[in-house]
Amino acid sequence: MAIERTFSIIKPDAVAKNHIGAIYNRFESAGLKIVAAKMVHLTKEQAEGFYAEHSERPFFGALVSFMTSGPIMVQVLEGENAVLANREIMGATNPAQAARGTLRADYADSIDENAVHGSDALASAEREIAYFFAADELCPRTR
Ligand code: RTP
Ligand code: MG
Repeated sequence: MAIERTFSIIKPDAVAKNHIGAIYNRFESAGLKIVAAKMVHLTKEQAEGFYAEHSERPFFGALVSFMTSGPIMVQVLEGENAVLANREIMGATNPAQAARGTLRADYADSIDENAVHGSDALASAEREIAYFFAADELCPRTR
């Protein structure tokens, strides 16, 4: 099994509702290690840049507005098949379709305010980690 690193955001809705600890518990209980973390409040420009791939989508304005509405936690998770493992912990984008016991089933209110983000592939994980973290902010790899 490959040891991967993936990028995760606890979005403004979940931070505002004091779910950071519960969500970190899910990551750690699933065997993922938090190897970098910080709280940030995105500017409009930072949010637009992060979600640039969605810039033509009808929900883009609402997404940027939501993601800049309050502080977020950004973290890098490391573990076996971390990219897919984190997507499974998160559940489907729309919480109404998210499997029981997933983060979005338990903590998200709507498709627009859905508690967490996770990279959808290894290439996007590398890009997203670099978007938020300098190399010296990450714990060195031990495995
Ligand atoms: P994320 O990037 O945040 O981890 O979520 P995802 O991969 O499951 O979903 P994605 O397709 O990348 O969409 C990014 C975020 O945009 C919002 N969205 N709204 N109203 C809508 O139809 C709609 N579709 C997507 C969600 O907040 C989603 O997480
Ligand atoms: Mg996505």
